[in-house]
Amino acid sequence: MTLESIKLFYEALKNTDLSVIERLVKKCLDEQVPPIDILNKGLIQAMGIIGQEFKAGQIWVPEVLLAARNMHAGINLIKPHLLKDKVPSKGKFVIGTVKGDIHDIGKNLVSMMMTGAGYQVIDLGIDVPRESFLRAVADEKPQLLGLSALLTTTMLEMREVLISIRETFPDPPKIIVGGAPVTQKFAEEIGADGYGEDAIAAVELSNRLISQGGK
Ligand code: B12
Repeated sequence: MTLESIKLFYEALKNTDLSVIERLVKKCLDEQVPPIDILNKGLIQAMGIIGQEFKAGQIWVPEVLLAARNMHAGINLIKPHLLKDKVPSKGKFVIGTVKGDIHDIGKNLVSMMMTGAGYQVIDLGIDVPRESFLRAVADEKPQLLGLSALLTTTMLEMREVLISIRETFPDPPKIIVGGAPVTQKFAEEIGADGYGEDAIAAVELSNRLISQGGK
């Protein structure tokens, strides 16, 4: 995918007309651009530019919300292509965005790629309180638990969830963490079982943890 097309994705994410992003994604699919490239080299890169503009104060929350809406529409179109190949279940994966955090695009992508990789995904949604993670682990008995956070404030909640889970369950699931402000170093500091920088890394990490014996 060329720089020119990233610009097209960027412009489509900012457009109030939803059909612009839909037409662009369909055109890429028709031209046999691999769906994973449309996602990583188109949509995610374009959202990265929007993030930088937001940080610099050049755009405001309503424009970011618009981009998020358009991004969701684009992802929905490539989803069936990424999930085409059915694979046998590898285990259960519970995921949620931690309390106080409503960013869900990244979490949804992780859910989607994990589903595609053969995990049974239980998505608890956004702004998930600690008690809900505890209940889901008790009810579903997953092999893996994923925590997502996009704010430097909410990422601290990951440590609290992790402690509660490990204090409550003698045989806890492996806990993996991710989200823009989360790093390998932070994951190690809070004692997570792993960190994934993107949805593909989340799958690779999960496969590795499961092959090492799951929980
Ligand atoms: C879209 C967006 C929003 C949208 C969210 C819409 C939605 N439905 O998600 C809206 C407008 C609602 C929003 C609100 C806010 N936002 Co905002 N937002 C963004 C933005 C521009 C993009 C995030 C995104 O979707 N990225 C694309 C996805 C694909 O990437 P990702 O989420 O990082 O996910 C990938 C990886 O991190 C990883 N991953 C994610 N989760 C997990 C989990 C696991 C287990 C694993 C292994 C991997 C993994 O895989 C994903 C796929 O590759 C970012 C900028 C940025 N650079 O991140 C700011 C950003 C996160 N927001 C920010 C802020 C400040 C806010 C607000 C406080 C603004 C305000 N004043 O109200 C509110 C907070 C709301 C809240 N309580 O949560 C700041 C955070 C700064 C900080 N230091 O904490 C950022 C960084 C912008 C900035 N540069 O200032 N935001």
